[in-house]
Amino acid sequence: MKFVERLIEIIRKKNSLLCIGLDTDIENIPEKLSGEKDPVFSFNKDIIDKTHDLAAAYKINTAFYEVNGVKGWTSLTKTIDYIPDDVIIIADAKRGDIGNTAKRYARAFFTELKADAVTLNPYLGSDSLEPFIEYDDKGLFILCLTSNKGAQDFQKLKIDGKYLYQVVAEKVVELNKNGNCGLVVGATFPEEMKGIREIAHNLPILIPGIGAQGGDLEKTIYFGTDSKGELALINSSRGIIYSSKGDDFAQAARNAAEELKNQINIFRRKKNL
Ligand code: NUP
Repeated sequence: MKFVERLIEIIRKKNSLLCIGLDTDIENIPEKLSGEKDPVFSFNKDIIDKTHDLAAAYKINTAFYEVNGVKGWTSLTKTIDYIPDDVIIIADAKRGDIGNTAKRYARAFFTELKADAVTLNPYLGSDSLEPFIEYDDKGLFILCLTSNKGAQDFQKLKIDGKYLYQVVAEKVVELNKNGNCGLVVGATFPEEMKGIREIAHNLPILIPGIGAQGGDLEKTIYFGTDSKGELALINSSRGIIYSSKGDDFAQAARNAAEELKNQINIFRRKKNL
């Protein structure tokens, strides 16, 4: 099954655009788990048990695992293996390199780690993306307009009357021959999201920046989803997984996830009225 078909199936089955960010920081693990053999995995396991029915996707930022060396890579593998099949697993690794190297990255994330999708940096151009595109059952979310302030430095430069992020969106539409390309657009730029959705009307958009970064949820849903109120994943990491530092952390994460999922669906219904 093509990646985009699987994504739509999951979004519909679960009636959810929610993507939970498993950016698990070893420094922020609740007391209760500090004696565990692999506290990062134990934390993720409890969060997954409590939230998988609400989430269309989990986004795992690999930095939070790579920082712990070999142990971190083990926690990452165990987490990916533990996530049920009806949730898309996005490795937020922001890779991007020449074709020969990109082939290894694609194999590392798709075949070895068994992630369903990966985030990619498009700076090196189309031949750096091609090795990932070949896996048509796997997804690529390509950085288009990121949520941070520094997005202004390059992504908002104008080239022949267009912003660079618009050129990226157009290029990704052109490369989407296998139905597995998507974009990353920050919720902190909802007005720009509107123009990007017009260019990329049939691409999934991964949208971080909700919660801790203060992105505008209503406008994000309005402009970021497609005409059916689908084809977008709304990510929140810290805003969900660190809802409580106490023993009730997993239940608190569930409450926050449920609230965000419901709020997203309220805005989806409002858009489609
Ligand atoms: O533009 C981007 N902004 C962003 O925050 C692209 C991303 N991939 N991210 C990631 O989303 C970021 O690295 C982190 O993993 C997550 C946002 O986390 P939070 O602000 O919800 O805690």
